[in-house]
Amino acid sequence: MHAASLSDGLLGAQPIVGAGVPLATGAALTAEIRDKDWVGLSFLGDGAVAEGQVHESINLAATWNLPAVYLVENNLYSEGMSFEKQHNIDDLADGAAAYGIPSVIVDGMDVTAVYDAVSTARERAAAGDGPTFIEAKTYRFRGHYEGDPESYRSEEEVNEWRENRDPIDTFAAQLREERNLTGAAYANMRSEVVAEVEDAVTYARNQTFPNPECAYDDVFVEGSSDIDYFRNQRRAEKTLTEVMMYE
Ligand SMILES: Cc1ncc(C[n+]2csc(CCOP(=O)(O)OP(=O)(O)O)c2C)c(N)n1
Ligand SMILES: [Mg+2]
Repeated sequence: MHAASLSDGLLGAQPIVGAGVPLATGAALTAEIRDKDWVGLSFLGDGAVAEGQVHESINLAATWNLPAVYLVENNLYSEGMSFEKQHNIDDLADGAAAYGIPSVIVDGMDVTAVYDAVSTARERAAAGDGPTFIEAKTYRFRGHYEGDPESYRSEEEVNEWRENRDPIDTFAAQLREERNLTGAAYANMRSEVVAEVEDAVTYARNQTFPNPECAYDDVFVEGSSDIDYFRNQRRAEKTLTEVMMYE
């Protein structure tokens, strides 16, 4: 959830629903100010689109014609609330009209369709033609969190999507038909991916827990004397309990 990698252009995933959207607008503004060929791209859920900061951010990017792409993963549920209990429209893409920017509806279960839609939007943004709003119609196979009882939907509904609309199965079938992907090559690819994920999990499990006094590391920009003072005070306190009491 909190993955970030500035060197890969990943500014960070946000625990606050919708909070990644202003970051994308900010990144797009940075691209504009620095005259770079960068595009700010934000992934947000159907549960985020009705939030104030999402509206403000998209409106600003539209008004300033910034190079941004907003991709809504409409998976029909926001935590445990169904789409129709939250929205009065069928297609979230219709909302783009309010900002005066183009929108695209794409099958979010079709890997190449999503790739094409994002590529077109990226090119538009980089060419100086402003933001695009993409609605990817998709589905959440698992609960919102581990242990989610999922009382808000039926098992049949989940199985129907899993069996007929799995994007990996669909893409594999497409590769078999169009690119002669063999069963053995596919099995090989899958085991490579599983091994990579298992290695990553083992690596993570083998790490030691960080010291409590590191709690403020990488939270603020380095080099500001006020922030250094604030952080060093907490480091001097040594224990997490004292850090928390101080707050
Ligand atoms: C501002 C804010 N309100 C409420 C929450 C609690 N919350 C976490 S995820 C979520 C639902 C988000 O829905 P969606 O974006 O559709 O994500 P999905 O459930 O499909 O993963 C809510 C309400 C939060 N993290 N931030
Ligand atoms: Mg959702």
